[in-house]
Order: sequence, then C-alpha cells, then structure tokens
Amino acid sequence: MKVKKSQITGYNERYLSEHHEQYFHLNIQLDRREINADDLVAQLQKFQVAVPSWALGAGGTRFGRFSTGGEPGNLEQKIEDVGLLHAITQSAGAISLHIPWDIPKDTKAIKQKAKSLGLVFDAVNSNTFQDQPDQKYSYKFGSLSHADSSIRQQAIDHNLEVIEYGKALGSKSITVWLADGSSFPGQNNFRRAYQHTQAALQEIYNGMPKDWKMYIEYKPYEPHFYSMVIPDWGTSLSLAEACGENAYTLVDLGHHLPNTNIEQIVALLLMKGKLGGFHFNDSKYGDDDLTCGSIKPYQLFLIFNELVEGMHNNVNNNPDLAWMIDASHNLKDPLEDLIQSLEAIRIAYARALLVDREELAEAQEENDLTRCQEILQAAFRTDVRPLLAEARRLSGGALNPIGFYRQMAVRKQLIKERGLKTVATGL
Ligand code: PSV
Ligand code: MN
Repeated sequence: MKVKKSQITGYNERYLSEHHEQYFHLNIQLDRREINADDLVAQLQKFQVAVPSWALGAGGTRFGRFSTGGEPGNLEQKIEDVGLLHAITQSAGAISLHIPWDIPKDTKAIKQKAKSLGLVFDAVNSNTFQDQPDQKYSYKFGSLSHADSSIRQQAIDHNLEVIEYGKALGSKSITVWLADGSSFPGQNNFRRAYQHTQAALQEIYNGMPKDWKMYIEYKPYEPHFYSMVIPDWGTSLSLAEACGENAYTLVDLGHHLPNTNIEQIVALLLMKGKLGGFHFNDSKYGDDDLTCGSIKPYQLFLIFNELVEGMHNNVNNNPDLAWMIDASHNLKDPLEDLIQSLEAIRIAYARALLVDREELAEAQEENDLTRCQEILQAAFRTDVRPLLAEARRLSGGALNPIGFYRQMAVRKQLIKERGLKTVATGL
C-alpha cells in the first residue's frame, strides 16, 4: 500500500487552523524563554530514526504469538511498510536488516525500492543466536566465545558475510549482539569466553571497510540466566577499545537491570567518544520491548538531556549516533506501535533541546538543587507536540500520524492485499 502526498495534504487541511493556533501559542511561550521555535523545528526535521526489518510483524512471547494480519511476507513488503511509516511521519527514513532473516535476493532491486521511498539502509545485524537449517555447527553453547575454534570461525564468517550484504546495500555499519553466555555456574570460563570474543570481534572488525563502524550491543541476561559474555557497557566498551577507533558501544534501553541509571552510562560513553547508537524501547521489568515512552517517559527525556548536552560539548568527537527502534509488538498493530514510538522519541528529543544549559550549569555550580530540578522539569513539562507536528507538516507528513493512519484504514487495506495469515520473518 502506498499513500499519496495529496491524501496527506487533504487530511492536514482539516486540522491546519487548529495546528497553527497551537504552534502560535507555543511560539509565544518559547519566545519568552528566548528559544526560537523554528530552529527547533529544523532540528526535528533532520532527526531520523531507523526501523528494524524484524519489527513490522507481530512479536510474540515464549507462550505464543497472535498475528495482526496483513503482515509483510517478504523484504520488499517490509520496505514498503517502512516507506509508509516514513511518508506519514517523515521521521523513519532508514531500515535496519537482520541477516539471515532478511537476506536481499536481488540487491539492486531492493536498493531501488528503498530509494524510491526515501529510505537508506542503516546498520546490518548478524545473527548467531539461532541455528539455521543449512548450518554446519550449532550455536547452542555459544558462537564468537565458543570453546571450539571451528564454531567461532563459522560465526566470524557469518558476520563477514553480513558485512558483504551491507556493502551491497550501502549500509555503513554492523551491529553485533551476542547471545553467548552461561546458564549455570561453572559452565563457562569467564576469561576464556571474553578472550575468544575479543579475538573474534577483532577479526570481524578487520574485515570491515575502513569507513564502516561496528556497534557492540550488551545485555545483562537472556537468553542466558547466569552470565552473559557481554553483559554491560563496561565490557562492551573494553571490547570496542580492543577493536579500534571505529568500534563503539550500542545501548539498547531494555538491556539493563531494573533502576540502572542509563542516562549516566550515556553521558560517560559520549565523554569517551565511544557511544555508537541506540536501540529504543521501554520496559517495566527487563527486556520487555514495549512501546518507547509508554512506561518511563521521564527517563527517556533524561537520556536525551545527556545526549544533547554531550553532543554540545563533544570533546572526544563522538560521531553522529545511530538511532533505531528495537521493540516487539505483541498486542498492538506494529505500525501504530512504531508511530507511537517515533513520536515519543522525538518528544523526548525536543524537550531536551529546551533545557537551558547555561542556567543549569550555573545552578549546578551553586549546588542549587531545587533550581536544577525546576530547569529540567520546566523543559519536561512543556507540551512540544506542536513543534513535532510543524516539523512533519513542513516535510510533507501528517499533522496527526495515528489519526491519518486510522482514517486511511491502513491495516484493513494491508489485510486485503496480503491476507490475514501472513507471518513476517524475524522475531
Ligand atoms: C536482543 O535482545 C536484541 O536487542 C538485539 O538487538 C537483537 O538484534 C534484537 O534484539 C532482535 O533479536
Ligand atoms: Mn537491541
């Protein structure tokens, strides 16, 4: 399904005067704080978040999976869905592929299709957490960290092959998430597992083109429940440093133990020039993969506050970050869920841009804690939605993406085109 520009403008026309009024009022409010709303809008227009190819179908839990209907049955259809999201929101201009879930058969045609929808290819992701039917050795007891060198080699070769797919599509980075670990004390030799992993990552790193980046993702538990080989940002950072300057730590918001101060991790990684990117989602308990901003919007704002601050004082030349949503849509329509996530991420970003940094630094120097909190919360409590709507409108998107999606009855249309029973590849 494709939406026409005229359908979006037609939809917007009905809400235009209401929007102008809201934007006008926000303008006055921001003007008093010496903030230029148009500058913020321009920054929001540039801010794009990648959508993973595995998030377009219904996710599941280990107890079951409930289909949404109209799920994309192949890579072409997945790209079409991201194209749809991008057309409506003007903020999802990239797609991230997981190999082998989404191996492009005709690379040229896939690239062309993405280009026609205004999409580029974000990081490619390797998968050594599942066995594939044609695979010689099993990853049951590990991949890059495995005790057996033939199995490590197979996993290294897979990563190198993923890089080749990425090169053909125009990707510039690879994300490695390692499911390796142990579920019982004594199962693994921690140091040997780390050393094997480091050597393997170095080999993959050396196989990357010079202008590529490697993102090393960490996770404290799951699928293993006693230890993970890369459980935290410290381990990821040490491996990135061992690989070289183009290797970075990737922060997935769900990959932390409850109450971890993620904003502090982000601040320190940025200071080291080693923050590569983000996987956005939200959680109450663990790696819940819920809609971004649905549980802890204040935490998301505090993370963006550190990001904006760190990017301003970029002492170690941290490169631009790779932004991606990594969520699982068990109950909601995946496309609606993604629209809501995109909105929540941009709200947090816009609010962080409102923080008066000079005043905050001053209040921090004076240990005026009350003022520090007032400054942060003044930004957090500002309703920035008119800024987002204006950014979308100027770029050709819908003033209210969910409203437009529902009015167009997109899911109904997709079910009509693809059927009720299609199942997307991936999780
Ligand atoms: C693992 O939980 C993860 O966050 C990694 O990024 C994977 O690539 C993705 O989810 C999909 O399994
Ligand atoms: Mn992730």
